Amino acid sequence: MKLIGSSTSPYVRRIRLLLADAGQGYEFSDLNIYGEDRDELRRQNPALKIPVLYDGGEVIYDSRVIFRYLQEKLGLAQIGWQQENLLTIIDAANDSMVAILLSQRSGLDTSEDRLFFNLQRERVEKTLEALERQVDEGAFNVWHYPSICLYSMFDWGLFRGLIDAARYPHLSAWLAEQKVRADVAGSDPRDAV
Ligand SMILES: N[C@@H](CCC(=O)N[C@@H](CS)C(=O)NCC(=O)O)C(=O)O
Repeated sequence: MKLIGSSTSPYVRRIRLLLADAGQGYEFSDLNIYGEDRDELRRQNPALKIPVLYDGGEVIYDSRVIFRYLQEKLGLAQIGWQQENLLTIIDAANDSMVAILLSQRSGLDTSEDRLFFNLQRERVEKTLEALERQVDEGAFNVWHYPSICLYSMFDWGLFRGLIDAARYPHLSAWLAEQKVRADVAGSDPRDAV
């Protein structure tokens, strides 16, 4: 198996953590998708996004589809509808934070009172509040795929300075508990920059 991605991407990290948890070896292609490896990304995925997974003759785009593929291929545990909803909430938070970061990198002031920025900020706030409650209620007590995705998203938001940890005490405490996992420590985006 070969995973095309980058060391800082939270969507790639979730697949790296899933593969590690499943004990599945793979080759990692670490691209700078906004820089010198842009042409390689163009060759890999017309959607111009990572992760992309290669397995034999199969090429799979999108972390959620890659998860479904690996679930089937490696016989990983199924997740229920409520857990699918958690993934949707986590993805929504992550997508909005990526939009905010790319806006900032485009020289825009994302704290301005603009419809697009307001919608992203509100979505990040509401999704993180919902996840804070879910952590408190025990939805992430097991290290399953939703937990892997939550860890990758929340830690990335902190790394990029997009989340105020003090506002989310349960999430922050949960993150600290998971930090000791070897695979988590070995995929820290801070080590890549
Ligand atoms: N829904 C996609 C989202 C992937 C995604 O947004 N990846 C980012 C890297 S963190 C990306 O490739 N961004 C490129 C861009 O937005 O131009 C997934 O789950 O794989």
